[in-house]
Amino acid sequence: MKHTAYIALGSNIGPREEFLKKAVALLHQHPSVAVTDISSIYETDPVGYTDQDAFLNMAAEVKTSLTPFELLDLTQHIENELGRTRDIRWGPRTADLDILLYNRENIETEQLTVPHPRMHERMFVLVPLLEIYPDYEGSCDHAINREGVRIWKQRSGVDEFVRSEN
Ligand code: PH2
Ligand code: MG
Ligand code: MG
Repeated sequence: MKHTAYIALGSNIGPREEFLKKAVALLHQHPSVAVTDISSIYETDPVGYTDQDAFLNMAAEVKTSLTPFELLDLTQHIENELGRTRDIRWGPRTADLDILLYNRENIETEQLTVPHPRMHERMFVLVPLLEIYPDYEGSCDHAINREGVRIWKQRSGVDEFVRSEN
């Protein structure tokens, strides 16, 4: 498990917290992925397409031996497993898992761009990420603005999220 990646999670349909927990558990269940840290859960105003319900957002740190593309396959598989459909761009979703960072690699392909191309403007991504990776602030020249991003449930430790699957 020599690689470290950060993943942003979001949900704004149905049992939002359950979808986030299930997504974290499914990541951790993969034999080549260990979830090593998670942020608090934040409730955030919708960005981009604003005529939709508030999101719950969080960030997770994973250690993995998967390549970035294998990790992307896994995140898409988990989104599908949790009933994700793709209707409106930036529209409502049961579970969205976005790879933010993979080691310090820069990847630019059709399928995958890392660091995530819009993460620096998105406080619903940056605020949770900085909670588990405070040093990242130095690599990010955007001012942090917490408006529209409220703590919804304090960080509780990875165990609470992965235990249910054991
Ligand atoms: N995701 C989007 C579009 N807008 N807004 C918030 N607050 N949280 C999200 O996760 C989000 C969004 C597209 O993935
Ligand atoms: Mg997204
Ligand atoms: Mg996505």
